Amino acid sequence: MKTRESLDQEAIRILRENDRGGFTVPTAGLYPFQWLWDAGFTALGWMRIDEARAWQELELLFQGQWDSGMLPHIVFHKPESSYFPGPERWGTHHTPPTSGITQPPVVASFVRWMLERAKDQALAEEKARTLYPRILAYHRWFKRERDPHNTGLMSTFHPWESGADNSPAWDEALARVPVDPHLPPYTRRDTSHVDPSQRPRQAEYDRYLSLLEIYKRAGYDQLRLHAECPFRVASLLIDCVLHRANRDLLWLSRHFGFGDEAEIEGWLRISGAAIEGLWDAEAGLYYNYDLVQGAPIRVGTNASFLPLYAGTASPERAERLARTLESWGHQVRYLVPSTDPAHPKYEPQRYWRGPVWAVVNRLVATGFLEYGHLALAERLRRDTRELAELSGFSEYYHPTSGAGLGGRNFSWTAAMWLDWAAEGADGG
Ligand code: 9WN
Repeated sequence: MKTRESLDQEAIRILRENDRGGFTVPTAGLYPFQWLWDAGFTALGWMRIDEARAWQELELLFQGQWDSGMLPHIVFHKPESSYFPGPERWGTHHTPPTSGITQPPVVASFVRWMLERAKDQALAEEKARTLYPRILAYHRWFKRERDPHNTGLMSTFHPWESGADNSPAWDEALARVPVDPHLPPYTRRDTSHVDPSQRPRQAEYDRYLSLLEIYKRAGYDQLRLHAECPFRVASLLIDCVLHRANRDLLWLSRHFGFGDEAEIEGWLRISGAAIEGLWDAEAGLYYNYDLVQGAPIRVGTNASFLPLYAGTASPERAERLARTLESWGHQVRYLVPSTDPAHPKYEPQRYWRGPVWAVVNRLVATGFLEYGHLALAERLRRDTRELAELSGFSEYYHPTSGAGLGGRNFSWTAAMWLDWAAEGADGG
């Protein structure tokens, strides 16, 4: 078991070693570029070490923003051959090169947190004020191009957008994606870095790549994709994170006197009601939604608790969610498994089909804390801390053994240690 001090040093070393000069790679080799939601969590970690560097992380992320306002899920700042698909395969013709899909929009909320906690307030005010219009443009893109019929739920066009790539929640929707008979040949790189039993299966990868060909044929025209993309779901990770991000954008608008409140409040009214429509009273949790079938996706995941983070749930629903999570906690040693451990598709070591993620734990714990479920919020922090003490800063962890899985020396896990999980370690 490692001590708090040695883990603090290790976490700082990881962020510094993964720093590529203003942006941080999630882990060397496996993920050698800048990812959207990783950058957000990692910036929170940098805030504990070097505040100017933390703001720079977000500035470099926004170098990838498209004219439409879309913030892509990967910015390929520098060429690297250890990851597939790289910029050539995406073919988005942006400078710097980027992917053509997005990811959970954590940025507005984290900018608010950074501003509220910054020691250098003058710097934080300046940076947050400069980032604000770019974040607003991003959220307007979501509303305009991912919810053109004003339903309150965003269309998610790729499992990668949800951040929870191969969750069993996407199995049926993904199975409807035909494998492109003309799919250009490719070599996966991920399985040369990580044991294949901890990564998605080949059938999933063929479909991930087939979706890319559909986007390219549509010229990345989002409105066309509503008609042409066979994978269309409402993802709790996107919708709840965006709802909270809009609450925090509203706060930022008031703080700086930008005057965008009415527009943002309008979005919030619609999305709040829509998220609550995903509640399942019998299961005692929220489900993702299949927009093609028009039906809930009845698989409990770690995102099923995120309406607490969004702040849309009633206290009664929060209470019920607490009971559900406690029952999961009787089945595994470490919360929160990414899939309901009683579900037949639960696989404790395969990517998003069972393992625990420190970053999602942080979001779920924030929700429980804000609803007054302090003991459960504290258990999530303690479990995350113990996983790091036992297995270091891995990409994800086995919910029963606590073994570290996936990539090692992982930036957002180290960042979550520095910014959250370490508190209470060694009595500190
Ligand atoms: C595809 C970087 C990213 C995370 C995602 C996680 C994984 C990529 C991959 O790694 O996805 O975006 O190639 O597997 O699923 O949440 O942002 O850490």
